[in-house]
Amino acid sequence: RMTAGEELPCAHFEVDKQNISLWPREPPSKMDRPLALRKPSTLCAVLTFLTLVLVTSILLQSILYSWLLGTISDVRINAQLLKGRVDNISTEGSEIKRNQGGLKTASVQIQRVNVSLNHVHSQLLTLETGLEKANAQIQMLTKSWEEVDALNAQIPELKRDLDKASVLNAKVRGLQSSLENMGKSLRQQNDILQMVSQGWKYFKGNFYYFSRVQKTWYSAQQFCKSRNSQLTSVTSESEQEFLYKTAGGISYWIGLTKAGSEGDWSWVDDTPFNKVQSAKFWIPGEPNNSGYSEHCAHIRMASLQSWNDASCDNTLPFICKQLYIPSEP
Ligand SMILES: [Ca+2]
Repeated sequence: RMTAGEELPCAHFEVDKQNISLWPREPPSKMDRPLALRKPSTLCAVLTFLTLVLVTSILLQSILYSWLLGTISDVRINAQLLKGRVDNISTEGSEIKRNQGGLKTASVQIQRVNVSLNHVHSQLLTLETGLEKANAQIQMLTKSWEEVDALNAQIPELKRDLDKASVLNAKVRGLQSSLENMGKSLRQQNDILQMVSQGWKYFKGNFYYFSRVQKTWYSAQQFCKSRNSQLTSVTSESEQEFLYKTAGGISYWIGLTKAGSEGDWSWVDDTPFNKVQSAKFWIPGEPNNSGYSEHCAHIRMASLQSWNDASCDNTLPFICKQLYIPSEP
């Protein structure tokens, strides 16, 4: 504390010290000051300057300190923000990495999907081709169906035609049968004509040959056998009538002769001799076996009763008989 009358080294310096209460007043130096400092003005200036530098330094320090504190806090905040951002960035980086992995997986899946799509596309093409073929077939079937409908419409008419055809077929079968019969008849007629041209006569299924030459009964039988026939038998009244009418009153040997110890009449072609039915064919009084030598029979009269027994050694014309067997077609 200044006392009154105490002289300050420097008026200017005193004023400054009043403003700055932090600094105590320096006591006056009792030591001998250096030579340079002994000059008060120079010392004052130096001190003032140093003081100013010091004060300025302190002020600057205080100001800078607060500013630095604010700046440091800002820096810390910014650092925290940066850290957060870095964390975010790292998180995002890991996410990006994960996403990259996912993208790779997705890429592979996309490739697979592409392959599948190509496959599906080819299948679609195949299906399209098949569909076109099916359409073509459906069109053909539709056309065929229309044709079937048209044919169905024709069925009643076809049935009528079929009925007519059946009738015609029956007629044709009848005509065929008639033709076959005609053919058969023609063949028979041809056979008969052939035999007739050779001198044979036809009557009811048999051919008869009336010879012109005369032979004994046995020779006549041999002749007939050489012509695939036998001396004729007579098995009915109509046959007897045919024979005597054709003979016309001329004598002809027939195939009737006596055989065996009993001397019974029999037919040489093995036809059973019916004695009762044949009795009406003998000339009345015959057979008389004249001279006990008449063992063969002949037709002598142009009548139903025309038979006579005579000697087999007599020579007479004769009648051969051949069964007609139709030739195969
Ligand atoms: Ca006689």
